[in-house]
Amino acid sequence: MSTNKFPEELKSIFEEYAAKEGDPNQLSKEELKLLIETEFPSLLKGPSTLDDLFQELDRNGDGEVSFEEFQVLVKKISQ
Ligand SMILES: [Ca+2]
Ligand SMILES: [Ca+2]
Repeated sequence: MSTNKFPEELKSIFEEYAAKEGDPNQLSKEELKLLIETEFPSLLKGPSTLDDLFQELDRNGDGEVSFEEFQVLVKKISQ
């Protein structure tokens, strides 16, 4: 999967969606859903569902995805 988005763009995308509700530095599941569906819909065309993706990203299991945890997705996107 390839993307033409630059890392700085991904950071601003993260910040834009993370600020929608609750903690502005963390993506809730709802925010992640919106981000993926809007920016990277092709990620959901494979076998992984949003639930799988969220579980994979939320390493510390606090129910939110930090920018650090989001890097896993960034790597996926840039592969
Ligand atoms: Ca948030
Ligand atoms: Ca987390």
